[in-house]
Amino acid sequence: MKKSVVAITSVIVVALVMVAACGPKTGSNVAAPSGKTIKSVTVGNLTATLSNSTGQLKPGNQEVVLTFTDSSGKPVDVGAVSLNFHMDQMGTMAVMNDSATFTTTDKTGVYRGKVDIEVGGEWQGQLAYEGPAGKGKTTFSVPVQ
Ligand SMILES: [Cu+2]
Repeated sequence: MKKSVVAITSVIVVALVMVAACGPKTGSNVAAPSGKTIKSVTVGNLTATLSNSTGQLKPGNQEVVLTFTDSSGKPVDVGAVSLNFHMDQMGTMAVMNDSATFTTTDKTGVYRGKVDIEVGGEWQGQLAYEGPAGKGKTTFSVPVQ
């Protein structure tokens, strides 16, 4: 099955990069994938859950899963997704922005992401989506260790 890239790039530019996410959708009411929750946040009128196998972000290259669900827990296809990990400038340390790259999966509302987080510490996740479910945007703090 061909996967379409649905998100990328930095969110410093507030504009979302819209890439068609027209792959076949099962539409089934699948549960969130197995794994442990790193962070679950409200965004727009949905809940976004960031997870991986350990429930913990670490410095370096890694894979994450991002799942969008509505108030009843049903997965929702949100179209384009962006997630940027941001750390403000600190002393002599420059501002850092590490964006995740997402692809759709064969499960509605479930996106697989790759991200290279430069250092450990407290990061800000800048999350946004735009598409068939409308749009939403939020930021949340998340530790990397
Ligand atoms: Cu820093």
